[in-house]
Amino acid sequence: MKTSPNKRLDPRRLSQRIAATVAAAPVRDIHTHLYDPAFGKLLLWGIDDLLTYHYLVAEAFRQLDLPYENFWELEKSQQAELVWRSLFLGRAPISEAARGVITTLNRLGLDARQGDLPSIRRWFKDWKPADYVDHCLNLANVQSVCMTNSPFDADERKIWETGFHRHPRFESGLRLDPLLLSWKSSFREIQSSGYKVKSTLTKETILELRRFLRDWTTRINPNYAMVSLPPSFCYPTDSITSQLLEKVVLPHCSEFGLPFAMMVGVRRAVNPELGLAGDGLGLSNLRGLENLCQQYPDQKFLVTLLARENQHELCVLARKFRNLHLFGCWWFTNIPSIIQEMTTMRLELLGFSFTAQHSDARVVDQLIYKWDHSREVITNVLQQSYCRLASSGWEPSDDELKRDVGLLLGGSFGDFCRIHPAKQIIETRHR
Ligand code: HDL
Ligand code: ZN
Repeated sequence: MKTSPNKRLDPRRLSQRIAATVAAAPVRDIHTHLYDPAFGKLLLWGIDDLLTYHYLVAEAFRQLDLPYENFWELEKSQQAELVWRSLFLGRAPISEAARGVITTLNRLGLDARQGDLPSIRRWFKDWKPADYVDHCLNLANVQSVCMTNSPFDADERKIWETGFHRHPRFESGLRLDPLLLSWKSSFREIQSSGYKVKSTLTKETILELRRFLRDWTTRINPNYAMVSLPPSFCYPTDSITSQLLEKVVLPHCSEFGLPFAMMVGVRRAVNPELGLAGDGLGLSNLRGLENLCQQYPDQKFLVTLLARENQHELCVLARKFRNLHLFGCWWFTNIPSIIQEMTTMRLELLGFSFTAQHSDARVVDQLIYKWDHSREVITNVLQQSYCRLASSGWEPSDDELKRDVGLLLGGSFGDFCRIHPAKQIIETRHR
């Protein structure tokens, strides 16, 4: 076969095309803690919510010598003031979460260096939440976000049960941590919502739990069911978690064609005084994940791990099981140095069959910085990878770049979660 002359590769031009493609690619953000504006106060936005983000609170406490409880007794604006002074005025806001506030303010057109908090607050006062949500989604070039929805959150439950007109760019995720990890208390909550469940997994309890999950799946039409798990997670075991997975949750996911998302490695309340900021991480044993992928070949598993040291083994596991889809650089791995390492490794081992990032945003303005910062790193990694590929003799066209980048930013997720006929019925009901 006549080999085509290897036309002179222009790495700079290719890199520019890649940067432009990543910047222009709309994102499907598959895991956040944001809320549809219909949830009112549950939706966090604006400078005081940005500054009291638990990542920043943890960092600010390293400079503050006041007792934890004194901080928590303050008004949110006073807490924000303390964070601002400790991390933004006392030193350069160099950490990822602090730099994120700077990126966000500047992209909103506010000069973070000049603006004192009161003048920044005045700027936010003019916005209506629903308009501001769309403004942030558009600035961040985020097509849609997936919420984290818990039937065990009383405030959220009330709004679902009343019913509301859904914002088209807010998808849902059915969060099951209390069911799977705190059965002793959650079975009573489920009981008080009208389901005849007992503390032991009798046949009737299992049927009633299936009805509970069916009702919530029909109500919120989730992309997936999800749980966060400790590093000690094992499967199968004789634990209640393992039995609930086997007898209730996975059969439910199979009935509705729901992927099951597992976020593994979190050690909750390592320092309880820090509240949401008090969680830590641990090294996970991946045999439990491996057993699940093996024993449930038709079940789709979405997985992200919290420990950097687990990432390579997880990539290899994904090579063994096509029903395992990796997503995001979760939480403590969501920093440029580790995103670079993880994304490079995933591309090298998995091609485009993974989801490069999710924002985990809790404050809607964060979408702007979390995606700007991630696009920066993903662009870097793709420039390296495509230039290497091009020098081997394969240079991508603009359309091919657009196709591939789309896969990393939500496209592969969509392909992986292709709708199951049972779920199709709910989809049409929600239109
Ligand atoms: O369990 C989770 O979904 C985590 O993302 C926690 O919510 C954590 O507090 C967080 O916000 N990480 O980014
Ligand atoms: Zn999360």
